[in-house]
Amino acid sequence: MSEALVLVAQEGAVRTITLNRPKSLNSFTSALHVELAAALVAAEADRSVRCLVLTGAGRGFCAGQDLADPSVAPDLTPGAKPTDVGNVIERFYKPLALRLRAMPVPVIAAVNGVAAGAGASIALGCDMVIATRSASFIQAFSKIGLVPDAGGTWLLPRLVGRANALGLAMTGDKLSAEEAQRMGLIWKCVDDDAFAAEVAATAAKLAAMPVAALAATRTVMDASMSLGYADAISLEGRYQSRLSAAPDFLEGVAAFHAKRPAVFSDR
Ligand code: T3D
Repeated sequence: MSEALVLVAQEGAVRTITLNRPKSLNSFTSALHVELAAALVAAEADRSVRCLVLTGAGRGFCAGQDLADPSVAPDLTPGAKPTDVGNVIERFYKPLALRLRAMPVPVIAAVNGVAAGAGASIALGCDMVIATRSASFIQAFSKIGLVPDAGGTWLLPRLVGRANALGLAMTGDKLSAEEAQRMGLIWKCVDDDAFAAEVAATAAKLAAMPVAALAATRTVMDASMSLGYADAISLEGRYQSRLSAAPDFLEGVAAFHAKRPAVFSDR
């Protein structure tokens, strides 16, 4: 039997999905996309899941598109019909990026090693990126004549500003996790031997929080990027109307007054 391309594990309320093609640095094949989509749909539907961690097996996080996958790799024979990479984006990467962005719980990218091309975009599209100090981020697209994709052109300038975004995207230079944190590209870079514990502690912390409000925070912040100040405040108000009618708000306030830890349950 062939090995699973994604590994799924759960510890308490934290679901971890591990990309499992370590020999090719967990680069994406069509088959991996299909298995990952199924794992994400399952996590989305399972109310026991309150935080999702996405990581990679072996020494890499994800090296982007598998450039040898026969179902999408270009046919290098002279005169062969070109592969339309745009179709691959629409078929696989866009649904993946949007699915991660719509998860009802916070999503942590635990970047255990190199994240290149669409692998970097997918990591950066998660809510929080925690990387090992030995990890790196590479906008590999320019080296093979493509633009950043899987959300990269949207994410990069928003995360690090136009100058850094274009610098990274045009050079395709490797950015260390430490530099990535300094630049504001990622949330945190931690020593390799502290990485697993840091990811687990952060995931457990988020899972114990009012996760519906955390997912709404992501939605409102993303939306605010294309809104004026007044409209953003109005959108916040609409979300507060909805959230303040939910049990987690009552629990949070009751716990505050009772000076006890809150037990949140909405999702
Ligand atoms: O259809 C489409 O193309 C859709 C487009 C999607 C968007 C993209 O993601 S485009 C970007 C695609 N990714 C890349 O261009 C990155 C290619 N990989 C690299 O540049 C390097 O591997 C890394 C900088 C990421 C890591 O370098 P290093 O020296 O640490 O490792 P390595 O020796 O290069 O790689 C280890 C193995 O993984 C190696 O296999 P081998 O020789 O041991 O059998 C290598 O071929 C394989 N590998 C790494 N990346 C990919 C890959 N195999 C297939 N596809 C890859 N993307």
